[in-house]
Amino acid sequence: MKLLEGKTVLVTGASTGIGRAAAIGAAQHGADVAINYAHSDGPAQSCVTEIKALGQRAIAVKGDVADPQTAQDFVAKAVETFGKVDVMVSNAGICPFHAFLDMPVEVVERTFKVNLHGAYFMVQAAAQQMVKQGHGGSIVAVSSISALVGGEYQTHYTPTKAGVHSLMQSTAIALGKHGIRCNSVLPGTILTEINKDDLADQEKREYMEKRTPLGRLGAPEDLAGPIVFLASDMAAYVTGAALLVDGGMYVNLQ
Ligand code: NAD
Ligand code: RM4
Repeated sequence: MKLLEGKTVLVTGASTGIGRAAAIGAAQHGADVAINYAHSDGPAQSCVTEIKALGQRAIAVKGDVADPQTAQDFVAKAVETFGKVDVMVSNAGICPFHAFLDMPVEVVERTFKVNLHGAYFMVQAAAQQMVKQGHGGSIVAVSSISALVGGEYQTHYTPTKAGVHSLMQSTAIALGKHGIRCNSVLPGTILTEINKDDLADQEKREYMEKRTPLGRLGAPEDLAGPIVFLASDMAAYVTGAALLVDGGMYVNLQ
């Protein structure tokens, strides 16, 4: 059964990792997909090629989500190409691991701007378009287990993920009257570029694996199903919710 037939899905930061898996997962479920990306063209184009090979339409639009104008341009380009926006997956994020006491101001400000301001303006731009269209929509934000628990080298990052989680709660209220649902996924530890260096520390990696009741760290594809589900009409009565996708890591105290 295809869950997103005829839908237009937008995904930020989708040339790699969880965003890419979500974009491809949406296409496998019948959606046309617009992806935002920030850096090199190659991975973005390869994502587009993969989606087209599934028989769906796809475009890649370059832009830094930290700039509010990027959100307006991304939505405008998607509407120009596909005629509408049904789903926004706000995924782009960074986590430059760093100790707290000597954290550079620029690292804090950049992390806040990309992760939280970026999500805010993307969600707002998508919602403005959805309200104009008048037939509702679904917004899924990629928050994190780190919205709920801390990290010694993530003091600049965890507040942004708590912020994204909170943003989905407040926008669920603000947009419910327009039939727009807002939910977040809270991934645990998923093997991607974002934590490649951090998890090169074997001891840390083994600790994280041992903490996970399902016995392994996640793959980006582990997020595709939950994101597609929340985006789809299967979740028609789900809004303001946060779905942990962490192999059980969060609940594992002892
Ligand atoms: P990733 O590095 O593969 O993906 C992040 C993507 O965001 C990259 O494609 C990157 O180019 C893009 N990006 C970064 N800055 C951007 C900007 N300014 N504008 C536009 N795009 C930008 O890593 P990932 O793990 O797939 O991360 C995706 C999201 O998942 C992030 O928000 C991250 O916080 C969240 N997350 C990841 C994990 C994990 O363990 N990997 C866990 C919880 C949450
Ligand atoms: C997640 C979580 C993971 C970490 C990534 C970067 O939110 O904290 O453990 O590897 O961020």
